[in-house]
Amino acid sequence: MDDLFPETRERLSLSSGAVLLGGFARAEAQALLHAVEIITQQAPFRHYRVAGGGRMAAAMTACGDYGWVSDGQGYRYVRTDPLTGRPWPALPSLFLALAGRAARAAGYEGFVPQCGLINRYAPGAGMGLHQDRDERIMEAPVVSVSLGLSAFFQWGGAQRQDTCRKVLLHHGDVVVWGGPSRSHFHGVLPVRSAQTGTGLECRYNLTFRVVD
Ligand code: MD6
Ligand code: FE
Repeated sequence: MDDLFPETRERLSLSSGAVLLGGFARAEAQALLHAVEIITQQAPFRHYRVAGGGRMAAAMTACGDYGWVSDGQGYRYVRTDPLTGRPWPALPSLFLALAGRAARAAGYEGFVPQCGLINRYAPGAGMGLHQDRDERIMEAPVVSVSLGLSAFFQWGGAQRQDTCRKVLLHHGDVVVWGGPSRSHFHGVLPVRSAQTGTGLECRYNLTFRVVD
C-alpha cells in the first residue's frame, strides 16, 4: 500500500495518542529559554528530595497555578513554591500559546495548561522510568518541550515491563501524550556531555499539564 502520510520526525507516532513533533518549537526556542531565565530568577532551580533519602538528578522549578514538588514524604502539586513561600511565577503567554498549538497539532483541542514544569538536566542526569499520574485530570494530554542538549527519551507502555522505544529528542522537539497513552511509562536516559550544536550546557525540558 502507498504511504499517504509517511512517518517522519516532523510527526512520528509513538503509540496511540502519543506523537513526536520534531522541531515544532525550534523557531521560538531562544524566546522559550529567555522566559525560563526570567522564571528561574523568581523560582530558582532546585533538586528535590525523593523517598529513600536521595535527590532527583534533574533540577526542577515550575510556573503557573501549580508546581510539582517532592520532599521525601511524596510528590504533589502545590500552589506555593516551598523554596520562596510565594506563588509560582505566571505561565508566560508564549508557553500557553505553544502548548495549545502543539496539543492541537497532536489532535487535542482546547488544551489550557495550569502548570509548566521546568527541568534542567546537566550531563549525566536522567530520569528513571515513571508514569505521570499525580494530576487529578487525566483527560488532558501532557505537552513536553525539549531544549538544549539532546537526550534519549524512553517511551514504554501501560506496564512498567512493556518494551521501551528509544527516541532521541533534540532542541526544539515537542512530544505530546494523551488519550490511551496518557499514563504510559517514560523516562530520560542520562544526558551525554560533549555535544555540539546549541551552545547550551544542559538539557531543559518544559512539560505542560492540566492538574485539576
Ligand atoms: C523529559 N519529563 O524530560 C520528560 N515527568 O523529557 C518527564 O517525564 C517529567 O519532566 C514528570 C515530571 C517532570 C518531567
Ligand atoms: Fe514524566
